[in-house]
Amino acid sequence: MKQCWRWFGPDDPISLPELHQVGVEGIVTALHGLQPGEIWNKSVILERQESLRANGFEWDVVESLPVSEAIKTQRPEAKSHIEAYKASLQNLAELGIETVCYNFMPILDWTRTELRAQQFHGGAAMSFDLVDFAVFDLFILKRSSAPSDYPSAVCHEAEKRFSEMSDTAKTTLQHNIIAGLPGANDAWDIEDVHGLLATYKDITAERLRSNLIDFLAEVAPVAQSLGMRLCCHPDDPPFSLLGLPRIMSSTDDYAAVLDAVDLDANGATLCTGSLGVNSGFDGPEFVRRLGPRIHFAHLRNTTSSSSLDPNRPNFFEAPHLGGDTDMVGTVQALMAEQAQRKASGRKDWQIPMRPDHGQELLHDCGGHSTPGYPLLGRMRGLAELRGVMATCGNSN
Ligand code: DNO
Repeated sequence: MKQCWRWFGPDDPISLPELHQVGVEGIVTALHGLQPGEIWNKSVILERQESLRANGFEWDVVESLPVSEAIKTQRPEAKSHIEAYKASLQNLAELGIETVCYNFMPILDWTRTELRAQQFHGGAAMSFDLVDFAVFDLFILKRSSAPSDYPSAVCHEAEKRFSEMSDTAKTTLQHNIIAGLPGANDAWDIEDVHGLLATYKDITAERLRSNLIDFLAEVAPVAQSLGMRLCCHPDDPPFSLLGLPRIMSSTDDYAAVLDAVDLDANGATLCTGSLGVNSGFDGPEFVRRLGPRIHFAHLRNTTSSSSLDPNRPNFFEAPHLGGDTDMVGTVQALMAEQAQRKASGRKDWQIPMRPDHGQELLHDCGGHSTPGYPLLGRMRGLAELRGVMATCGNSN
């Protein structure tokens, strides 16, 4: 697999030249300053591409070309946003960038309640706690239908926890959930979230899935004709939050959407950390079932524990080879998939991967690294994953 690294652009505290020391081979980045629905013009794409090339890297994967909320809910502006999406794909393709990651999560992209939970070794990791999330939902956001979305034990515990929380802790929790994470589509405030929630009033899971399929029916043929690969990122975490539907949470969800628009360009981002929070997830099986359509891999691990809701566990981000996901088996399956592609003469046989997230270790600690994206934690992850890849006979 091509050993890539997510880089957030010129404001990223980690510089491109440093990445050569980490052994990075390719870059995953996006034009984070542009809003969902805007066209990515060739000049801005080229500017980023040239800055990467000046440092010896290619722009291997766009993560993400965001899908606007209007497209997800099929509001009137969706039409022009889809045209803008196609235009951006065309501009990227003309500059030789072929792999584009996106997600279809309503309102919130990835969600954690704590960004730096202390670990036994002295470092820190991100975590999700359902009661903390319920504190936000019930008492900070005050969503009217929230009480019916949780078992009563969660509501009781949340009420108790909220009553003992300082104002600073409340502000931090709100920030962590709706504005603290890098690379998410946007940062919202409480009023924005209420406004957006209203737009999902009539959107069931079936409706959201059909909106995704409608979107793909428009853009995947364009991507296919441009020689590109779209790859949908899973829901993170893979269960409903704020009463919103989540539709890309399991291998079956992927199979349904990939079948509905049956083009190679309609593919998957396999994120082991997101999908792996569900105890039934089997990484090697995902690769065996959907292998040819996996265009990008996010390799990371989580450890889940039961919460007061049987369908929504708590979890924290474990070391890449620790945690609940069979990482070695998944990497082996991905390497076998690559070997098959190579044997069949597929030009895009090599799957770009990145060590996703990382625990904050040693010099990462102290609050100066981007949440989820510290240097040393990811460097450790990449080194471990590279080791597993090497045992498959070929580290490519
Ligand atoms: C978090 C990321 C996600 C991901 C998007 C893809 O670390 O994996 O924010 O980039 O969901 O569209």
